[in-house]
Amino acid sequence: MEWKNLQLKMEENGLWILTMSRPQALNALNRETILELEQAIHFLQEKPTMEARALILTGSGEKAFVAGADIKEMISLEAEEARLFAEKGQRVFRQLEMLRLPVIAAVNGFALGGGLELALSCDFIYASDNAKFGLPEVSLGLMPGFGGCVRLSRVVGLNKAREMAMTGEMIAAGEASQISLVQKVLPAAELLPFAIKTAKSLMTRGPRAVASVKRVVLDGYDIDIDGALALESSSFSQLFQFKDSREGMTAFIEKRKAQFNGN
Ligand code: DAK
Repeated sequence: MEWKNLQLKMEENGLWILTMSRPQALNALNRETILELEQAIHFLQEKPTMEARALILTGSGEKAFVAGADIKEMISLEAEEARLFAEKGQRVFRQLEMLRLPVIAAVNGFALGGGLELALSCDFIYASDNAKFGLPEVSLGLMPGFGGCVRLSRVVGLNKAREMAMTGEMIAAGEASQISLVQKVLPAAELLPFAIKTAKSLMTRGPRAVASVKRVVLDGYDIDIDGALALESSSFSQLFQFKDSREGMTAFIEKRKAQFNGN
């Protein structure tokens, strides 16, 4: 499928790279881009398991992952339109977060406002050493609207999230790594190759198992511990219904590599 503001390409069988691409606006998210993102997510969600096993999300160019929501478009919004815009963005980011395949954010520059919120909707984040992260909305007289207040505090804790969102100051990749917002910082040229290497490694694992881990970590995070443990044991036991779990365990015993096929 072809879109105007993003490109989705299959790097190799089952591995997809989604590139946010509005270079004239540092890949800022306008309404059209959010709509296209929703279509791209839907496209991947509908693929058979083995045809969509990992996704890398990045930005075009060397300067920005995504520099936020499109300020030039947002300025004309009335309050009701702003509510619809925020709801739409939140819904799409939630679909990304819930996508059954693992999603790696490869942050190659500014990830500000909606850009940071987009990265936070991915499973984990790798960053180039020139990347910068922030929620600068307050400097525009706004606040995060695509889940930033909600997700950032879950990842970095209340006080750091409050500091970032209330001051609007950016942090560099090194600090983002120290606070566990970013899992690895790399020279720019090594960012995508490293993300691809990790994605390929993920693709050697049982796809149902990876999807179950993703769901249990996410859904179990902010419910009571007994409920979360029940969710984990039920998901664990469900995997025993599928051939891939037999294959994985048999391969270990037979000292060979497992050949998973999503069943
Ligand atoms: N929107 C539109 N255009 C943008 C943009 C953005 N977010 N960021 C950059 N651009 C455009 C610039 O206007 C410039 O365009 P021209 O002037 O050349 O036409 C071009 O990209 C290159 O940018 P700069 O010339 O500014 O480049 P610099 O290297 O000097 O600076 C920068 C890079 C990233 C530090 C700077 O561009 C910057 O501060 N950008 C804005 C970052 C920002 O404030 N992002 C947060 C956006 S607000 C909500 C829903 C969602 C949200 C909030 C509420 N509800 C509806 C309730 C989310 C809000 C946000 O994300």
